[in-house]
Amino acid sequence: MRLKSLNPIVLAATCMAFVAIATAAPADKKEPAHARKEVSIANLAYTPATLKIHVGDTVVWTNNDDRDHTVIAADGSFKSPNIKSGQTYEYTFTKAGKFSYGCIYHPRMKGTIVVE
Ligand SMILES: [Cu+2]
Repeated sequence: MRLKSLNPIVLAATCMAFVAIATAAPADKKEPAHARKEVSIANLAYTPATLKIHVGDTVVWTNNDDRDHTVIAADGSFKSPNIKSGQTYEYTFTKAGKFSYGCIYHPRMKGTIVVE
């Protein structure tokens, strides 16, 4: 009778032990978390015009302007479709380097992503 009444406690303790093991496992990180960095497109400009990131980071361009724009790398490594006002485009950089880009509609718009 006494053992039977203890069973739920033993069960609960066992469950908690498993939860503790499960939550402890991801603590030993193997890779650093990759960041998401923002570039705003407004007033016919990318802000910041030059952005430094790390390999594996994702850049999210948001068109906060009142007209369409694009984000196209000079070396062709990334190429957005038409980005309408309010829309975003994102690209994950997997290689180090200096990537200049621009807008196909507005040749004066220039930006650079420096991947370290
Ligand atoms: Cu543009």
